[in-house]
Amino acid sequence: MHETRLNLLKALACGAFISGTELGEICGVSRTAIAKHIEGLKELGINVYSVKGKGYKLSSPLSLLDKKDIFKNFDSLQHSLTPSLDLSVLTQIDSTNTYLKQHISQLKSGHSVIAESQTAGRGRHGRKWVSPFASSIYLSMYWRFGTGYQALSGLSLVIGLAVVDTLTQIGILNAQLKWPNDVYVNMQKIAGVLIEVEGAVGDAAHCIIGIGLNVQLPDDIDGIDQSYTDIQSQLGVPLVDRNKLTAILLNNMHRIIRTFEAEGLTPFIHRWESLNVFANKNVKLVTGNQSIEGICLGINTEGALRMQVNDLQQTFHGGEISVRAI
Ligand code: BT5
Repeated sequence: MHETRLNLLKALACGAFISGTELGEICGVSRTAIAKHIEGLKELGINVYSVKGKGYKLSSPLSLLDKKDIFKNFDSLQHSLTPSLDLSVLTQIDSTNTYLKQHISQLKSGHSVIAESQTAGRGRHGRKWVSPFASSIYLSMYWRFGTGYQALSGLSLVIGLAVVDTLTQIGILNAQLKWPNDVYVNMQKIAGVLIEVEGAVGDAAHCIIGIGLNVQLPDDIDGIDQSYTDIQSQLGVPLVDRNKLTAILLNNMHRIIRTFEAEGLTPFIHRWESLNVFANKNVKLVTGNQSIEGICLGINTEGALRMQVNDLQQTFHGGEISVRAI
């Protein structure tokens, strides 16, 4: 983002009215230039309005990402086993997953990237992840698993647990998980996980672990074709500190990934099943052009979905589940 525009946004982030003259002084440009940059912020989807005699104001305060603040928060959480943080903070990018893929040869395992917005945020199977400016966490972490591709089944499930732990630590106590990669609160999607693996079977697996976690989405958001929620509305607070949130999430990811790397999915199965949003519900699993109905039981040691179908227990490695109306 243009430096003046970023400084302007930082000045307005508190949510108070600030006059054009004052903003001009803060940013070192004329009032006319401020008016132009305000239009630029609006084009990014940021709601700024102006009142004659009072100046400019954001429709609600924003918590902007600040690398130093994330590090400070991370250090205060850290215990001796956690490595120091390796993080890039970006303003705008197509997709944080794509960014890591493009830089993978220069990165150390554990490197993460977070961005204020994504212009081409991705879900699975080419779906879109709606990524407005300063409204969510768009975070990706690179992890090199020496154990190879086969050991990775279940990784998206344990990353879901890292998100649930994070939500619990900030006061959202009723988050649940939907197989294989969604986090729900009150039956609404609050986060999604996208794992992409580069590397041959049997070789080391280079994983890109992406998380989109809604924090304070604008009211007039477009393009999410399912029920969704965000942290701010669940907590009922005016502002969520995204730097602290990022530090907590990164800490939980490091902790959980290291246990998963050493012990696999087994230590996590019981907890995952206790958070399963569809536990013992009648569900429909759509995989390819097949649709299977049954009762959702849980997961097996490989992270496959266990369902009871016509009195038989069956496992499925892929597909989308939804509640079946009966
Ligand atoms: C996911 O895919 O849920 C994985 C989303 C991962 C996003 C992160 S952001 C950082 C990193 N960089 C990326 O480019 N991606 C990752 P899937 O299960 O396919 O769900 C996609 C569906 O979720 C869409 O079709 C919508 O229905 C819904 N959706 C899109 N944006 C959403 C949002 N902000 N909040 C809730 N639901 C959303």
